[in-house]
Amino acid sequence: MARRKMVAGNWKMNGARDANAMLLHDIVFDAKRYTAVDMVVCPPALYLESVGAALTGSSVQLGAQNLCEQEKPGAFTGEIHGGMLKDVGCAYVIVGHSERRALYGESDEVVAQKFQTALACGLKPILCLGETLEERESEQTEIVLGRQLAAVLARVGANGFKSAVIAYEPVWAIGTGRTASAEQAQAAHAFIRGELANADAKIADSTRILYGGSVKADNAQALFSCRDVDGGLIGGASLKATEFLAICAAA
Ligand code: G2H
Repeated sequence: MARRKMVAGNWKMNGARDANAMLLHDIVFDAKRYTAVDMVVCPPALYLESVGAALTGSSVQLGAQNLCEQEKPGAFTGEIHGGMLKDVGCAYVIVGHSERRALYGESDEVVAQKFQTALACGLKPILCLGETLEERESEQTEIVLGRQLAAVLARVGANGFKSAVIAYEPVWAIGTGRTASAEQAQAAHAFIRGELANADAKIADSTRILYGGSVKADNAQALFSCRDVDGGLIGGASLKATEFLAICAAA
């Protein structure tokens, strides 16, 4: 099945009102040229509403970087419910980014709960999976990816992936300037798709698997041309319009 390419910008904890406006001006202006690509921007939660307003009338979609795992809103100080993300116009939400797993202690089980809550709120989860350098060097990559995916499958089943996107992000390639080779990326993506196919072959075939980890304009084409790589989740390079747009052009 031909899967539509997707390029999502994960701004992480970066941005300011003026800088966002300038960045979005350039992205929105050029977005009409990339009709074959689903473009998404994921700003910090505080800017979701203003970024959503700046995207009005454009094909660029809005995503959040995180959500609370709780099914219902209530007394959870500092948290943001998925329904609120939906309310301000988000279509997507990133879950299980390695920075959330490593710095904020999100377990596979919490990530799975977040995925389930996202679906319940009508959001499309972008589920991040990835191994550390130590895990890769000790040949644990497939065990780790399989475990992370299995936790979500156990909670939502294969049907939970009908609207979801997966992002393979090797932790050793994140923000380090070190990118997985096209061969390494393809092997991991094929493994993930195979694991999903064990649950449902049709859903596995239609699920987009993005690559993330130091993607830039000059390495995007090689990565995106791999059979099982359906686009990218872009961090640092999504903060520069020319770079982000060049990556969209490569998709
Ligand atoms: C991986 C990626 C975006 P970067 O975290 O999710 O960031 O492209 O800066 O490595």
